[in-house]
Amino acid sequence: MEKLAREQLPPGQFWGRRFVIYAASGIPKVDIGSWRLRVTGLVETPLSYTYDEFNRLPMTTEIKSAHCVTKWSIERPQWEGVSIKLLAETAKVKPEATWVMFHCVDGYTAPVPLEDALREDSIVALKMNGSPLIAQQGFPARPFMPHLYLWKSAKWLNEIEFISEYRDGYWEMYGYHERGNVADEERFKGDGYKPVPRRAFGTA
Ligand SMILES: Nc1nc2c(c(=O)[nH]1)N[C@H]1C(S)=C(S)[C@@H](COP(=O)(O)O)O[C@H]1N2
Ligand SMILES: [Mo]
Repeated sequence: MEKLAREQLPPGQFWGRRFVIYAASGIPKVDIGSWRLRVTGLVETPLSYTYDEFNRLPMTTEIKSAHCVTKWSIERPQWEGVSIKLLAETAKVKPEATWVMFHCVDGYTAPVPLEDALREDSIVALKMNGSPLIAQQGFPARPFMPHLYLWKSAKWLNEIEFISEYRDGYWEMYGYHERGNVADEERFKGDGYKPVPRRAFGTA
C-alpha cells in the first residue's frame, strides 16, 4: 500500500514522533465523580455537565495535526469530542461575548477569540486516537482547535467562560500571543517576550 503523503508543515515547525507532555502546574488528580464541565460568563443559560452527561452529547471526529509553539508538531492524531459551537448555542451566548477563556482543574487558563472557538472544527476533545485522553494529556477534556498552537488546548478543562474582552491566560502573561494562529506564526505578542523554561513530564 502506498504511504499517505506527509502533510505540509506550517512555518517554523518540525515533525515530532510523540507528544511532549507539558504541565505548567503539575499533573492534577481529577476526581471524575465531582468533575463538571461548566459553561459560564456571558450566556443566557449557564451549563454544567457531568462526565457521563458530556459523553452523551453529539461527537465530532477529526484527524488534525497538533502544533506546539516550541516547534514540534504531531501529524494527524484523531481527535473526538463535542463542538464548542454546539455548547455556545445551547448556552445561548450573549452578543457582548468576544473572547472565550478556558479554565482548568490545575488553574491553567487560555484565552481564544470567540470566532476561533466557534469554528466548525473547534471541539472539546474527550478522546485521542480512539481512547479517552490519558491523565497526562488532560483527562477528561481539553479544547482542540487545529489552527491554533497547542498551548490553547488547555488540559484538564473544567470551565468555558465567555467574556467581553481579552484577558491574559497562563502563557499570555509571559508574552505568548493573544490568538496563536499557526499558519500566521502568531507565537508571541509584539514585544516584552521573556522565555520561560518548560518542564516536560515525558512523552506520550
Ligand atoms: N492545564 C494545562 N494545559 C496545557 C499545558 C499546561 O501546562 N497545563 N501546556 C500546553 C502546551 S504549551 C502544550 S504544547 C500542550 C501539550 O499537550 P500534551 O501534554 O498532550 O503534549 O498542552 C497545553 N495545555
Ligand atoms: Mo506548547
